[in-house]
Amino acid sequence: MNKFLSASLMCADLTKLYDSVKELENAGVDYLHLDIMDGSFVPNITLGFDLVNAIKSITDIPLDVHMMVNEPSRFIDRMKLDKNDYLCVHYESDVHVHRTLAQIKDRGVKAGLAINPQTPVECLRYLADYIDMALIMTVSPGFAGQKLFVGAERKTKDARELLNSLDCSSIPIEVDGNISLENGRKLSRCGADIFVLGTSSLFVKDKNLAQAAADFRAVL
Ligand code: S6P
Ligand code: MG
Repeated sequence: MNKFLSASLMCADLTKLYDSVKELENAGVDYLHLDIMDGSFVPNITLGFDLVNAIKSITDIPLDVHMMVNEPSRFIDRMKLDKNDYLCVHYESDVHVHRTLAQIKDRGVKAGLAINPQTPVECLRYLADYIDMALIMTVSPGFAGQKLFVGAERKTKDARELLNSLDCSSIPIEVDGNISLENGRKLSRCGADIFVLGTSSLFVKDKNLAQAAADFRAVL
């Protein structure tokens, strides 16, 4: 499978988001990752639905929306997404996540299922037929700038093996949290396909976004 870069906009300079999006277009990133947090499922509040819609209106880069909110089904209709975008909800945030995934797909949007570090990959087994992407959190969600969780490589490998064994090798695995060049290289070898890039590799001092994205691609 090809490898894809997803730029985490919460790590961009929020005072000039338009310019950053245009720079990311030039850098050739594959997705824009938008983190939505509710201050309850995770102890932070970041981007919201209006911002997602605003970003959608200024770029053709597909969006990769990561909802870290309780009962995400309440909000699926608030975003104007299309068939090229991912809308990702957490397994732990929704008692009826199967129904929510169906709700996302009914809207013609690609459905992603995110799992926290302590959640076993086994939860993908009976939901694999309903998802277009599995998002393995490689840190506990809520903040940028954290350290990779120790089991991240093993878990990515386990998830890849499980999906392959279910005849779902075409479902991409996304990894999110502390994706540095070194961690990206390792996780790519474990079977990760989409890399969320934040402060660890893309939005770094002394490097423009195009150079940082190129440096990351070179290690995959
Ligand atoms: C964190 C969020 C992530 C971060 C990204 C930051 O809960 O889901 O998408 O924005 O992980 O990257 P980094 O390199 O600062 O960890
Ligand atoms: Mg995220």
